[in-house]
Amino acid sequence: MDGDVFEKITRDDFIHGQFPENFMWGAASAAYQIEGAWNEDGKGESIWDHYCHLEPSPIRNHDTGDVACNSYHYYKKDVEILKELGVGFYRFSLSWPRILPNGTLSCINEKGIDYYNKLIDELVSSGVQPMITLYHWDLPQTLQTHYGGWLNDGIQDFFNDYARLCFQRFGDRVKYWITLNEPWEVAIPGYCRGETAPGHRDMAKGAYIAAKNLILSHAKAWHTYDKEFRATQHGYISITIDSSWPESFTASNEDQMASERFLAFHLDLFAHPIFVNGDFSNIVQHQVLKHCQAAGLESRLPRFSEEERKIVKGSHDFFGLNFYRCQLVKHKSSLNGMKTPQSFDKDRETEEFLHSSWPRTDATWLRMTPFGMRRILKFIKENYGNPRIIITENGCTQAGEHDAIDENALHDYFRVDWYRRYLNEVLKAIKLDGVDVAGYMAWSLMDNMEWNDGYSLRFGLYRVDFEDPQRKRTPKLSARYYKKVIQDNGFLA
Ligand code: GBH
Repeated sequence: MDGDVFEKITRDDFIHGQFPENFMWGAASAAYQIEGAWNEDGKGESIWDHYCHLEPSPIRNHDTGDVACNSYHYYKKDVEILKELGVGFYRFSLSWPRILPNGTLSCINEKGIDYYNKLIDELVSSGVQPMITLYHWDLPQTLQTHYGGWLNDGIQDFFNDYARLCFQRFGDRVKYWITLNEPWEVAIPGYCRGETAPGHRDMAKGAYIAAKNLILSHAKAWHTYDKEFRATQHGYISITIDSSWPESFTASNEDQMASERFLAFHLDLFAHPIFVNGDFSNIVQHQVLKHCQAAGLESRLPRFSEEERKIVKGSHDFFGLNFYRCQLVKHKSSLNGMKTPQSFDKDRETEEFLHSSWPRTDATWLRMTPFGMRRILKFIKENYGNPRIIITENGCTQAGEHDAIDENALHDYFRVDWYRRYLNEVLKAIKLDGVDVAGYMAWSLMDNMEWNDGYSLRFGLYRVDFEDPQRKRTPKLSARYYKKVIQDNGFLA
C-alpha cells in the first residue's frame, strides 16, 4: 500500500471540461420505493408488500412502502420536480403486480396500465424521456408462493409475457428499457442469504439457481424486444448490473487474485454470460467446483445448455451500471472440506471491508469512494468489448441527514460534494480513458422507502416530508447543484 500513497493524494484531482453532446442526464426511482397505493385499484401483492407486513417486521422502525411518496396519486408532483431539475430522462420502474396482479396474463389490471400511461404521457409532454425498469425487485407474491419465484425456471416465460405486454402497451413512447435492476441483489440477499424479500435462505445453491433464471429471463425479454418490437419502436433494451469496486487490501499477489475473484462473483457473475460468452466465467466454475470436490460433491453450479448460451450471449444494447462504492478485498481461504458448509460466500474466498479513511454516510455499507467509478468504468470498457455505458444509479445518504431539521436538512453539502466528485470521475473516464459513457441517472430523485432501512436513509435530491399527507417534495442544495452541472453539461473553468 505504501507505494500508492502519493498516487492517492493526486488521484482525486479535479478536472474541468464538458460531457459529450447529447449526454443523457437523469434521475431515478423505483416503484416499491415511491408509489404507495399498495392495494389500490386492483394491484396484487408483491414480495416486498408481503415481506414488510411480516410480524415481527424485518424492516427498520417497522416501516413499509404502503404509502411511501404516494407517487401513485402524486405522480404530477414528480414530473414537476423533474422539470425543475432540468433532466432529460426519468428512470422509474413498473410494478409487475400492479399490471398483472398474480404475475401472469390470466388477469390484466387495466387500471394499473392507465397509471403508467398517465405518467408516461405527462413525462413526454414535459420533455422528459422515460427510461423504464421492468423489474426493480417487487415480484408478484403469487409467483413466489406457488412457484418459488426466481428459483423456478418457469419464471423465464412469466417474465417474458410481462415484458411483451409492457412493450405492447408502452413501447410507442418508451425508447429505453431495463429488464432487471441489480440481479445480484435479487439472487444473493433474496434467495441465498435470505436477508431481503422474499427472505429465502439457501447458501449453497440459491444464488446460482436464481442467477441463471435471472440471466435467461433477461435474455428472453431482450430477444422478444429485438424480434417483435425493435423494427417499429426503435428503442434500446439492456440490463442494469451493480457492483462494488474491489481495492486490493495489499499489493500481494494473493490479495490481487482475491480482488479478481470478487469481481468474478459480483459484476462479472452477470456481465460475463451476457457480454462475453453466454456462460459463467472460468473463475466462478473453478471456485465452485473446487469447494464441492473438497467435500466429495458434484458442482452446485447450474450449467447453460448450448441453446441457452446462444440466447444469453450478446443480449444487450448498452451496459447499465449502478455504482456506489469501493470495498477493500483480502484473500481468505475457506477450503475446509466436509467441515465447511457449502456456501456462495465461501466460494469466493475473499473477505471485504471498508477503509477507515473513507468518508462515512448514514448507511453503514456506504462510504464516499469516487475513484472506484473511474476504475470500474475502465474495467467495463476493457473486459466487455467497449460497450456504450449508461450509469443508471449513483448517489448517497448523508450522515446525520435523517434527523436534521430546518434548513440543515436541505443543506446537503456532503451530497453536493459526492455528485461533484463522482461525476468528475465519470468525466475523467470519458476524456482520459476513452470510455463510452452515454448517460448518468442520479439516485434518487427524492427520498424514499430504502428497503430494509425503511425511511431512515434519505437518498433524494429532493427531501420528502413523510409526516405530511401531501408528501411535500423540497429541493435540497444538491438538486440545485445537479441542475447547474446539467445546464453546463459538465464543469466549466
Ligand atoms: C441500489 O442498490 C438499489 O437499486 C436502490 O433501489 C437503492 O435504493 C439504492 O441502491 C440505495 O441503496 O445494509 O449492509 O445489508 C445498491 C446496492 C444493495 C446496497 C443492498 C446496500 C444493503 C447492504 N445495495 N445493500 S446492508
